[in-house]
Amino acid sequence: MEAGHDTIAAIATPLGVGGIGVVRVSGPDAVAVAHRVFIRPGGLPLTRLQSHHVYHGFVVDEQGERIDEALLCVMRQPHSYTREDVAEISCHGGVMTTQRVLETVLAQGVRVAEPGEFTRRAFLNGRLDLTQAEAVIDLINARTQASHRAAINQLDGALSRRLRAIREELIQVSVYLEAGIDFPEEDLQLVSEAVLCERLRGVATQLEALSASFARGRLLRDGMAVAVVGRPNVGKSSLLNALLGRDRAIVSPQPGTTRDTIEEELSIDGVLIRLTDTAGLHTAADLIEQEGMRRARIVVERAELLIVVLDGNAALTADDLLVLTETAEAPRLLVRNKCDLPMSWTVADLASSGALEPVLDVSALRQHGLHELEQTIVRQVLGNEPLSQDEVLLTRARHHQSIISALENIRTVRHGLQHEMPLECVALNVSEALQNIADVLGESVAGEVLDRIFHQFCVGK
Ligand SMILES: Nc1nc2c(ncn2[C@@H]2O[C@H](COP(=O)(O)OP(=O)(O)OP(=O)(O)O)[C@@H](O)[C@H]2O)c(=O)[nH]1
Ligand SMILES: [Mg+2]
Repeated sequence: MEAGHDTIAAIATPLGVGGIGVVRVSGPDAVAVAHRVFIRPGGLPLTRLQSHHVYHGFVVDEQGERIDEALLCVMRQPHSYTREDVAEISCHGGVMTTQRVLETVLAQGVRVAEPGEFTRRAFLNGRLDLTQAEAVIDLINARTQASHRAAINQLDGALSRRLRAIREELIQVSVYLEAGIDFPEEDLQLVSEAVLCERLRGVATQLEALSASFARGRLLRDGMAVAVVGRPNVGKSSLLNALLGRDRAIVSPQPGTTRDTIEEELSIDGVLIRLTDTAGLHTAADLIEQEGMRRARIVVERAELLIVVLDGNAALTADDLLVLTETAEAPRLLVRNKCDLPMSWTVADLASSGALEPVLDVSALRQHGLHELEQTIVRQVLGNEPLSQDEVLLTRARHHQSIISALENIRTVRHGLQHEMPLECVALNVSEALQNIADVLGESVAGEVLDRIFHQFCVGK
């Protein structure tokens, strides 16, 4: 697979009002284009552009009209992001200026870059492997400390290094198997099947650990969907507001205040939580409330964690019990709200509804017990292990699927060796497992797969 031979350009900074905007050009003509569109302050053309030097001057169009005062930096291949010649023009920000600078560049026979095309070229030119290119997307999209850290680790090649080490082990196994296939009569017992099985067990253990990290990695990357549910008036909206630290949802003493679902994001200890407040669930609902409840149930269905809110100051009602039974199978936390007031029921009273979990006492109004609740939510994402600096996590379904396939192939190999299957068959599964790992790294993956991945990027990256 080859990178494009044409020269591409795009605005690399967000479109909008800002101090500076960067127009990035990459490809064989990048330097020549820079020479043509950029002049020195005195009006003379630049004679010799040194790589990795910053020049001050003006962007001019074909008629010689000054478009903007700007800085130019040329990075000659292979010492650039794409490993091609790159020119970056830092002009004034704002939609009009950056757009005009881009048009000036495009007028020199340069093509507009597709989303992610710069990174795609970096990948195709071998500067990044696919896991690292994907990490660039995650880094750009990271909104919390945890997802940012996971992306930085992956960009640094932590996942690639782990996979390459596993692959090295598999190649060793493959070498022994091939030797057994090539010289069967010579009884060349290089290593016993038991030793090979043992090696494969080591490989499987490492792959299993990676596969298991996906649950955590995915939640760190995408955040966890948490829904607040309960009967009307228990304080769901108050709890959402308290967790957000601002008055987002309407709160009132009147039951049935919240009709629609309200989704907000917050970060707890660097972990992204997508929190949704829902309409109170109850039996005697009017038409609007019924629609609200229908929406609430969709949110409940999709949530990865439910916060079931009960009013500690009022006796448990049939509606409370309904909510408890409806959510019994889902991952949930039970919260007894209004703990600033006298409590009307004890945890033992919940037993009749089958709810045996611990109950967290909070007061959304007085902000009591919120820290405890937040810590319990984060524990659902991270388990009891805090996030470590250099943890290797699988964060994408694409990686996870390939790792699962690799594991299946390795199980087949071990089974084959234990049951003295022909070595040719066994070797086939080893090469398939090697291919699964190569897929994650993006070696010889199909063009459509790349298209799908790189189109998640923004233009200019
Ligand atoms: N004393 C006390 N009152 C609270 C607390 N939390 C909420 N309330 C009050 O309970 C009433 C209902 O609160 P909301 O947050 O609107 O309840 P909700 O569950 O969202 O109600 P719906 O939207 O109708 O389903 C309001 O009058 C709140 O001020 C609390 O911790 N202590
Ligand atoms: Mg409400």
